[in-house]
Amino acid sequence: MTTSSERPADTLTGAEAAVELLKAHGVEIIFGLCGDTSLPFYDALARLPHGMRHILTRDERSAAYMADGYARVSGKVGVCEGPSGGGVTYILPGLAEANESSVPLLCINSDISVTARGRYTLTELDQGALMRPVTKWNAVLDRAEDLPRTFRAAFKEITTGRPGAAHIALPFDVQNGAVDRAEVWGDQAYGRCPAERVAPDSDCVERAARLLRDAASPVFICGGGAVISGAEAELLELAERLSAPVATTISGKGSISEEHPLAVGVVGSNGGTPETRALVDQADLIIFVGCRAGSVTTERSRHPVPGKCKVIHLDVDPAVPGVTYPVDVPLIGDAKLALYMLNEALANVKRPIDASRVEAAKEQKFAKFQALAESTDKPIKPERVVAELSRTLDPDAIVVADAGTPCPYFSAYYPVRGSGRRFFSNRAHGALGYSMAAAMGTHFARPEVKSVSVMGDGSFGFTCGELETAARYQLPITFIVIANASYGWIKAGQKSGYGQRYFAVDFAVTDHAAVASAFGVKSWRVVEPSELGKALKEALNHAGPSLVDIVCQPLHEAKAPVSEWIA
Ligand SMILES: Cc1ncc(C[n+]2csc(CCOP(=O)(O)OP(=O)(O)O)c2C)c(N)n1
Repeated sequence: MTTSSERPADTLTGAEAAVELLKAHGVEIIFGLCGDTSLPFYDALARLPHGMRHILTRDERSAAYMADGYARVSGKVGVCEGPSGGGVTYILPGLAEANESSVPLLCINSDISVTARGRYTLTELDQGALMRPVTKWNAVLDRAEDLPRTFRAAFKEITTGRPGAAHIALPFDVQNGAVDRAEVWGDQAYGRCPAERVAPDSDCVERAARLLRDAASPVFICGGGAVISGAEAELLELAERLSAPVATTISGKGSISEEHPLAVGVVGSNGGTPETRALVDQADLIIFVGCRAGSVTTERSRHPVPGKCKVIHLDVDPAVPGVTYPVDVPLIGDAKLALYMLNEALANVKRPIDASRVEAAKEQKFAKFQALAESTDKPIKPERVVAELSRTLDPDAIVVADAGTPCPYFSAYYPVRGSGRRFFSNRAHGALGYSMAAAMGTHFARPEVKSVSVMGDGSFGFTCGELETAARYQLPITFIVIANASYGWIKAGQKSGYGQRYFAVDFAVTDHAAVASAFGVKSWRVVEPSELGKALKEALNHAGPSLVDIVCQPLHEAKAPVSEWIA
């Protein structure tokens, strides 16, 4: 091993250079888990005065999910790290989710030495081949001297065009190799998304403006891209100018305050309702903004009905428009910039705002919800959990929902009050066990606001070891467990589509509050509907980590809207 005293003064070790390059790109925090091949990197983190925080996790999957949650809320590149072998296979799910969800994320795994390759070395794995399909860009370093340009390329790939995940494999001997100090520099601009905004073709903007001017009932459907781009103000201006309803995907929640009269809420098969669907079906022009118009949002290309309305599709990724719908005008570029240009082109249009159809649809939707939310039936209905939390949480709180009950129920019935990222779920893959770690990541991005994770008991089982991390760092996060002793969403599917032949979907009742207490997390277990509000309030006000275990109505016993979502 090279020691600093043996090295020329104008060089750094590869590990030191990696630390300096992260810092040079504005990184503030790294989430990760140690391993043998990471020792030089950890030692550089320990020795150098870099000012970055390292959060030690209990599972590499969580490290990636924390970096993801941090990135979604801060707009900065989330950084996670882990060792070779198992550390690579365990961190991979977080990369797949972040990449598909266009979340800016950098993952570094240490690797066996270049000189040890092909010799049955413990933890040897083709990291390049493994990570290629789940990242936007990846590299395996062979030489220390390539390290600076590799890190710079990674940050640039992550934060330009469609944001995504990048992976770097950092071999042990590369960490100990020599890097020219003069090469170790970076541009902080590439540490945040979007680093460069690209404008759409001005001809297309004119054509789109014409369609918008001529449309009788245009409707926006906004995806995560609108929030990533920070296009909320431009979107609001355009929607108000046209008096056009704004619907969102699950990831697009936060494009507009859902208290705004023109805000429809979430559409699609995981949180949409018949009322919101009707608004989409009545449109004569749909404008997709930063949204892939995929199977969930469009209910497998059925709403809107293809060919029944005109389509403008705005996305930063040229590959997206035209995949699921014929497009009248594609707008390839940054959402904020493109919407700004549309506002300019339509400067002389100012329709009086008529939100009556949206208001009527929302009234109907929430009337049904309210009846269930006020129910005093036991077990507690999930609607009651959503309503109590909506009542209790500050508008700027951040809620992260797992798949299962939480995602569709909160997507549909938890209105975000204000724009920007206040709610999200791992919509790309919906892997259970995401929200606990992702909520921890959001806390590090915005420590001044309350972060809440909502999960089913199935999800809890995937992730509960991370409660120790929450306790160790005393993170003031509230974890909500919607407990029904089953993989409820799937069980509901067996009810609605397979003649109630329930197979391999039930598990035993767990006292999640007791588990949390054992980890040092303050907890409540709620069985009585009347006690829910008080428990939630106490948990949310607790200074450290808290968990509320709520014994809930099993999903297969619920009626609408679950049957609608599962169908
Ligand atoms: C890693 C992973 N495995 C399997 C699934 C398929 N799946 C979707 S929802 C669900 C059930 C979720 O159960 P739970 O977390 O208890 O929530 P509930 O549906 O009961 O509210 C399953 C197994 C998944 N989304 N992720």
